[in-house]
Amino acid sequence: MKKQLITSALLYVNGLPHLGHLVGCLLPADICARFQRQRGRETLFICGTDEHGTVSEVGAAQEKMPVADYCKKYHDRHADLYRRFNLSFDFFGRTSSDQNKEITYRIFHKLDENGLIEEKTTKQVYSPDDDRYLPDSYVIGTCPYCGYDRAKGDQCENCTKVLDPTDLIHPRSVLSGSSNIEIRETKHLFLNLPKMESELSNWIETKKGVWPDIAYSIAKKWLKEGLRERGITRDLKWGFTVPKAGFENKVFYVWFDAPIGYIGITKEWADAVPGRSWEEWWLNPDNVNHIEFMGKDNIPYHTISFPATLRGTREGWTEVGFLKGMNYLNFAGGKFSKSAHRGIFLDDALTEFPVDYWRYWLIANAPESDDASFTFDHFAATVNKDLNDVLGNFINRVLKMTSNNFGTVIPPMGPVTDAETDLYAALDTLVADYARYMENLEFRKAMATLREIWVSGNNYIAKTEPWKVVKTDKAYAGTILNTALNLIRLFAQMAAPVMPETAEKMLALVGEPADFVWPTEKMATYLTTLPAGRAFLPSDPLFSKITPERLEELKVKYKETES
Ligand code: B3M
Ligand code: ZN
Repeated sequence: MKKQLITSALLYVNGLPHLGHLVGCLLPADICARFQRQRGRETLFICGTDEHGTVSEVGAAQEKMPVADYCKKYHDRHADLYRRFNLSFDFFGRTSSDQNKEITYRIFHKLDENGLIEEKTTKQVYSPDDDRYLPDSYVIGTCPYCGYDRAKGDQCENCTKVLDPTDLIHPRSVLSGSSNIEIRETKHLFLNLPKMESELSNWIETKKGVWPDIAYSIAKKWLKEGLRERGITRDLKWGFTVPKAGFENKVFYVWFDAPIGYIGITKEWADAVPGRSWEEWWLNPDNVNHIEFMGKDNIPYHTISFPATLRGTREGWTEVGFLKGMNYLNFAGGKFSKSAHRGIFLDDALTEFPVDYWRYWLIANAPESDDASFTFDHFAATVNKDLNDVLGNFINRVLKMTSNNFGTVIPPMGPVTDAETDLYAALDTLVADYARYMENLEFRKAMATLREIWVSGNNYIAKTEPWKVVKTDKAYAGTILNTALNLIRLFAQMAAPVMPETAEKMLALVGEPADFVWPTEKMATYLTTLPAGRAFLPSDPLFSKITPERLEELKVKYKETES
């Protein structure tokens, strides 16, 4: 079994993350990492903040802070939010680190030695009203391909086509809005993608039917349009200075060093503790499976530019093995907007509900094959039904019935009937299905199966009616409740990657330590494991319902009704 290297896209440090960011990369990556660890595989989960580029310069200027201090401030904020969402990174680092600089330079020099770096004089947008060169994303205008009138100079959000600012029709400055824009000549370095086109194209072809459709098709679309040389330097101050004569006043483009950041952050992780090796992960392609998670707008960079950057060195870097691209989660049909106070940002989310409500809803409704929409109605219905009625209610009933009839200890197993053997067989299948969906990162299907697993517990109780059996056949009532308590353990292990806090509480209820381990035995064995006579905890509801009144309050507070 290969080692599992898991990365989530590195969000720009300046933006405050919302639920769309969480479900777009961070949460599915976390669930994958937790699942891999639970299966006993060697796993490294890497994330961090993307700190270079104009967004940081502009943000720092707005807050009148040095850029480095500004980045540190917001890096810490991201780290704190993600910790509170129980994202289990092995390391949460920064693209601005010395480690990333070292790796970026190493890769750049190799590319240069291998003749893949070209020098070109380019025309660049200069804004006299802003008194600066405008980097690509700060020029907006009409997309020459689809006509979208707010296309950014680096990429059109509407058709995902990667652009240069000079491609835009009617360009204007995002900063001042001024269309008084000059085109100045300046020298830049380019990565020669056309030289690698056929190699990349052959490689992407091997991902057909392997990667999710969205990842393959976006890469394919880019290839079909023909690869162009991509500028990797910019006229900015904040960033890694370009180590080449004549370019000392420029920095690398944020999209050059950001994906290299996965490696740089792994080196931060390695440098933190003696004996760790980043090369074992990144220069070990035969033994490492790299799984990347990202929103769809990031796919071209991860399927073309970054793989080309690594391949071009001819050093044998570990390349992405599986790319999970996600569509967008919209807020009630519209976009999340901090400035308009619309949508749910991570800090707000945690003040409203426990973290596992969010984790469960988001992944059960992940925008996998299409964009999805968050509504409070749907959120409340899911929490009330799946978490309260199905899972929570099962646990409460079982604990209560057992303590009423046997005291707060696990009753002994009595005789086993068809009801139990049927349950074992059904769950052997469901657990295998669930494992397969999790393995394939098909999250909606996985969550539907998880729900079925929980439902099987309710069905078992409804069918065997322990509240009746206990009056006539105490030995068999013991079987039912013993089995049901074992189900709580199983349900906890199944829920662990998604709802780790809840899983820990569920395990504690039946006296189990918080060790997340995937079942390896058949259910006939697994569901008879808890020792009879062990004390369990009295029931204390794990979830509570969202009332209609609360629901209305939330809709008003978050302006859901306005969109
Ligand atoms: N920072 C874009 C984003 O935040 C970019 C991702 C980099 S991944 C290496 O969505
Ligand atoms: Zn477009």
